Amino acid sequence: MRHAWRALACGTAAAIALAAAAACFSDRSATGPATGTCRLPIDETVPGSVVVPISNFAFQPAEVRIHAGQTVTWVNCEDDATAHTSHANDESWSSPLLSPGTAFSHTFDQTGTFDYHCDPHPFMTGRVVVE
Ligand SMILES: [Cu+2]
Repeated sequence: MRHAWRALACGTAAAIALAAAAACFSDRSATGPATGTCRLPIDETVPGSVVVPISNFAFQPAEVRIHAGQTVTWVNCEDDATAHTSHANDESWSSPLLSPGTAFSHTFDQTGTFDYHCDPHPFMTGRVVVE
């Protein structure tokens, strides 16, 4: 099956609300991962979610602030074969191994501060603050 992909060409320095970043997703003809760009698998992305790209062995940004009811989508943006996970320290969510170009989403219904890490690389840590 051929998936639809969109190039995430806006950089990875900040969490990007999909709606606000719509103008950045202009390369709709691209297929599959490409070196140096992050391709967001739209099949796996919840509309309106906050995107946390994973690149250079880091969640970028490491902390996002959202409101209860919002969804965070992690996307592996590595340009090699490095796989990552998003795994809550309190076990409230755990992604499968995400190969580059794949995504995982989790909806936060409760307020609070949620710390998480990457299983293969425990030094990779992040935080979701739900207000
Ligand atoms: Cu990792």
